[in-house]
Amino acid sequence: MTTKLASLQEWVDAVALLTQPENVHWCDGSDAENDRLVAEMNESGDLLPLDPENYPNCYLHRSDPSDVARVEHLTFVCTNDEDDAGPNNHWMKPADAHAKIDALFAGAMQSRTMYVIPYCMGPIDSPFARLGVEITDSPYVVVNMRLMTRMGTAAMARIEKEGTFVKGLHSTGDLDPDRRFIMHFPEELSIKSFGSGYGGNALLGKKCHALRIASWQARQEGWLAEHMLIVGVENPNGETHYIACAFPSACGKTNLAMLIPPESHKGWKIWTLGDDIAWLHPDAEGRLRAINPEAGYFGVVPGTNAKTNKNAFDMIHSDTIFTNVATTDDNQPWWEGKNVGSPSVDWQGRDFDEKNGPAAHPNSRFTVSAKKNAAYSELAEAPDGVPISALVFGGRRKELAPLVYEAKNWNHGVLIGASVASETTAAAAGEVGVVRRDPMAMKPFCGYNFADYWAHWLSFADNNNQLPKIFHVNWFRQDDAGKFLWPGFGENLRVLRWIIDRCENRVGARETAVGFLPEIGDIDTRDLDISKETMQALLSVDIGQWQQEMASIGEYLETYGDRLPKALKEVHGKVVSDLQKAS
Ligand code: GTP
Ligand code: SPV
Ligand code: MN
Repeated sequence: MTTKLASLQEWVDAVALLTQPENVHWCDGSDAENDRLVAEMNESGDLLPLDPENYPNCYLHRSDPSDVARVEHLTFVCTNDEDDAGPNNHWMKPADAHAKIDALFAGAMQSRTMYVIPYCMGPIDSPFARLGVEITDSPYVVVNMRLMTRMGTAAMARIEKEGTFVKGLHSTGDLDPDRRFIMHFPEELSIKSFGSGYGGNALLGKKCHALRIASWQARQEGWLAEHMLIVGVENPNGETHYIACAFPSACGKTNLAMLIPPESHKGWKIWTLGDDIAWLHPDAEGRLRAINPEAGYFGVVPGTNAKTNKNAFDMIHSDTIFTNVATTDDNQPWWEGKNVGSPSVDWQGRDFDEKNGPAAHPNSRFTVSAKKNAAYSELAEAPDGVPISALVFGGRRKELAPLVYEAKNWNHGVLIGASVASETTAAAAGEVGVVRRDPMAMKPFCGYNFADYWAHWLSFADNNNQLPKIFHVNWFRQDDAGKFLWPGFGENLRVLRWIIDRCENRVGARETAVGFLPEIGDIDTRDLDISKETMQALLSVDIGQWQQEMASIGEYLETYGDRLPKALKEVHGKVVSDLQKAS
């Protein structure tokens, strides 16, 4: 296969000239192609087969120990004007960035095969889907992209018809962290990533395209590209509400997206549309409709078990690529919180010794096709997506943020989103457990200046009364002993029910300075072993703490200077004065 699209052929030729691969392979996405790549990687040791009896067609990939997570400090947004990238991004002048990274790409694919991967983000016949081509020298990337995107012949046909696509160039390079860069050129619709084979750094359709580049395009075109799961909640009467939730990395999106209703909730059903990214478009009625641009899940493995996430746990027993998990002595994958078996070899291939830390890397991941999910929504392939009733922000907060609260209006909701803070996790290189600002869970993923992004969010409020309501949740509030106050996982349905009841005007709320909170008793705790005192603690608002929080948010927002939208400052000022009145 080659292509009749001249712009694509010219780009591929130019890349081959620069990188000097031994072969060029155009991927068609077929089973035969996948089987051949898997066989080659079994041979090279890039993919190790797992116990075929209990884990048929499952493989383990061990990445380089220095290459296990996203690298935000090496991720750049390269716009002509530095202010367009904003203080939320690392920036480099496009010409300098190209020069720097092209020098690394020069000759980088010698004696390797260069794969050309045509892919589609979104249902292949959706007007909201977008095309891309990733060039890579990593067969691991090819087999992952096949699970995570609509990859191959059908995507190529649409690319040739439309003529526009995002260009992504990737090489694993020599994995030297000093020669690693993830660069984005939104004005050119292109991405260049060198020196990492890991997840979000290398599977360019995901964070690089579907969030950083897409957020830039979305702003120009009047839609939103967000780090959100999409879930359908069906009540016993058969009515389904769709909710999109933005939580930072490793803060519970995959788990919520495929939640299993607890025993106490007979007749309730949960349908997964997406677990990481949502593209939201306003429709003719002024509602927001969401599609999931992805076709698979690249999920956090540790903590996944039959209790916490049975859908994921079942799904990853076949046709799954595991990255950086441990293995048992009968070659089954193993991870902390699996609750069955015990590790014999750790994620680095060493005999397991607890002195070396966890057996599976805390950011070990599974890659699996979304179609394997028992809760996969029949609307996951709907070209126009689903109408969204509620948008929910959240993060990991030991204290302060209540279990759930509701924004007073759209602009206040935008402030709540802009104010998201969360304890850092293993999904990105760096210290874990430090609270940092992560507006809309997009700190690592927004391809332009946050001030402009908030203005874009605020612009949706104009003349529109069909917008979703906005909420904030926190599953991670702890007591003084460090124990989670809320059981989480399947029980989170109880909170989603309150959210839906609010959307349907079926339940009242308690107005506070920070937003509307449930009355104790309006969160259904039937059959739940939780005391009234704990619920009170979960739904409390400490005015003094919130005053400090709002002061810190105010300082943070000021760092965006003149570009900060006035309406955001105003709504911040209103919360501050309401807190003052309440104190
Ligand atoms: P990314 O793929 O990095 O974007 O992460 P994610 O937001 O999809 O997070 P995920 O659902 O994979 O959860 C990450 C970790 O949080 C896992 O270890 C989960 O077990 C844990 N977790 C998820 N939901 C809950 C919850 O409701 N309560 C508690 N206590 N932990 C949770
Ligand atoms: C995240 O870190 O938010 C992920 C995993 O979803 S990665 O694809 O590596 O970005
Ligand atoms: Mn994510």
